[in-house]
Amino acid sequence: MGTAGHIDHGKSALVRALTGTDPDRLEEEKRRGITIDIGFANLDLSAESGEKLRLGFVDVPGHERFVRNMLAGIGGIDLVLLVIAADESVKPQTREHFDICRLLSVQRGITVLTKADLVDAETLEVVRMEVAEYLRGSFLDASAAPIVAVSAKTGAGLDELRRELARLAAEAPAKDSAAVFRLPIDRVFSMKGFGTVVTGTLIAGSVKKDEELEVHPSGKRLRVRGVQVHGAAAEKAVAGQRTALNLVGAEVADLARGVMLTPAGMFRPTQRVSVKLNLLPSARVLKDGVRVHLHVFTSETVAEVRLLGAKQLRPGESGLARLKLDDAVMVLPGDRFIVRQFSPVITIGGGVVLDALEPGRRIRAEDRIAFVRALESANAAGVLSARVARRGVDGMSFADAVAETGWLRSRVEAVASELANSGTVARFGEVLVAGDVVATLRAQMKATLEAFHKANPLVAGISREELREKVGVGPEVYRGVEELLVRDKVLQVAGELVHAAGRGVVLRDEEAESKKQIETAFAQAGLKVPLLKDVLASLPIDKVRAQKIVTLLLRDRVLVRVGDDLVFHRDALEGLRKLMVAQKATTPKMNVVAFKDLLGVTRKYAIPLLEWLDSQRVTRRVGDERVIL
Ligand SMILES: Nc1nc2c(ncn2[C@@H]2O[C@H](COP(=O)(O)OP(=O)(O)OP(=O)(O)O)[C@@H](O)[C@H]2O)c(=O)[nH]1
Ligand SMILES: [Mg+2]
Repeated sequence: MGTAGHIDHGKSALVRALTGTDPDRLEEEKRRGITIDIGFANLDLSAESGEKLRLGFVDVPGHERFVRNMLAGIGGIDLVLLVIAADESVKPQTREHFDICRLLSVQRGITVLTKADLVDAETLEVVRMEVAEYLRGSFLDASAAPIVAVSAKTGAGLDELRRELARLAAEAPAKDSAAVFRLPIDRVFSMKGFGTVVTGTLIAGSVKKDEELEVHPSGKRLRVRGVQVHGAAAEKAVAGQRTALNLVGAEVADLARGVMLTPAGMFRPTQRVSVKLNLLPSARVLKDGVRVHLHVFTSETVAEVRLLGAKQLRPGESGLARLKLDDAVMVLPGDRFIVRQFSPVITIGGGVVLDALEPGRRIRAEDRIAFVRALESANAAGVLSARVARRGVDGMSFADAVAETGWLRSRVEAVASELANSGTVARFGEVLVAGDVVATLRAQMKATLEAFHKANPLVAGISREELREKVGVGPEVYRGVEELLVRDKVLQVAGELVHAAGRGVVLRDEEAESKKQIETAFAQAGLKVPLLKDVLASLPIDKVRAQKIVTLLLRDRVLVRVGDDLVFHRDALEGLRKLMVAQKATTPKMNVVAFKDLLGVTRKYAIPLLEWLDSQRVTRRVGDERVIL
């Protein structure tokens, strides 16, 4: 429960009167009689049902110069006590604090008219009416929320206030302790014998001793040595509780107000945040590109506002914007924030985070606007499918989904399987890919494979890696689409090769068979080779492919072209060479006729063969004769 209200209206005195604890803990606060920084106190109450309730108070300063401290305290609250002094009524920081509560979407609270002892009954009624008028239509509208008059001095009205507090606290919905743990830090100090201690209002999840945490934005890792809740040692802290953690692995200097603790290795801080921004009616026109102070939970930085699809926002209007932050913060969709004018510093608006983690791939401006618009109105399934679609062919891993949404993995799993059932997304191992992207990839992979077969009729198939690179996807997405195509009998995989289904085995056999047939035909023919065109005609495959096989055999020097249209097997030519070398001793010279007779071939073969022997420097032509070298 947070307090809110103008300076000196009695917020701290009221907290002390209710709890017995003075929330002003600083010496300077006590001396000056004002609150400077946020203070804390607890109140135990019993609900009407008998249920035990413990309220943690965050008391905030009313001074206009300390609104940033107020903002550090108010970010985690569920309920607000709007404190208005009966002798002063609504004042500037009453308005500013209440605006902040509305911008942060605080849903419940009680309005307290303090210092009732300082005014007469008639004045009290007038102020009550004024305040009711001011609150009309808000979440504290007098028809829905009580206005209680009290005096911290005399104690008048405090019992009624306690009853209202118990009722309100019992009604308030619990924060989601099943969400991922996040603790925005509001205080850091060192305690003798304990070391480093941090405190904060636990906004989501739970935390236990010995857990490993990460500090954002620094990324530093640390471990929980001990947990305290509302000032007492505890097994664990759950969402909604004032929490203190004793930490191992971090010095006070590593931490400060504004850092966020989360489980280690799960989230990333960001400097680009897409939001829905609401401008207060009291603000000036907000121009595209303006710089503002940005407050989210306990963090504070400067941001440049880039309006999405608009040149300006008029007072009271809301619109989509992308904030460029000077310093990285860890935020998630759904987080509320406040913006204050750069100078003079006054609260001008606030809103809700829609997207905080942008993937590396470039995105066109209109696609970004469409994406953020889709997020604004979508349910969980719509959010996840938009996020998966944004990742295109890269797909989105479950870890990315958790980091982008802040959902527990189990929730991502549940929503993903709902989307998978309807065909909106496909799940490939740890990666989710949009259904229409998968359809495109299937077509692309099939076309790529067909083109490959056409260009390489003699090759059994394309390597998986080459196909993956040609289609331009990562290994997991590739395997997933490949599996779908195998299942649908579009392609087949043999080892690391992929080929079109139905093509591979049969055709490959035919080709291998033909190749063997050609080779055997020439090997058996010796030097009395058949005409190439006759060999090709005898094969069971078409001419083009047969010609390619011959080309391959020539390239591999299994067959050797001699003259213009004769082809011999390399073994036959090797045999000829040896024969000629052996002839040298008995017949060092011979003419064409002698050569013909020696080999038993016609002149049509003899001339090209002799020329080949010359070219191989086995013989040399001297007049009409050949000399064996
Ligand atoms: N008579 C009377 N005086 C009160 C009452 N409540 C608070 N005061 C006095 O009003 C002065 C301001 O009270 P605080 O509780 O410090 O006011 P605050 O709203 O916490 O002020 P900031 O934190 O500085 O914004 C103190 O002198 C209190 O004693 C009350 O109910 N009756
Ligand atoms: Mg105070």
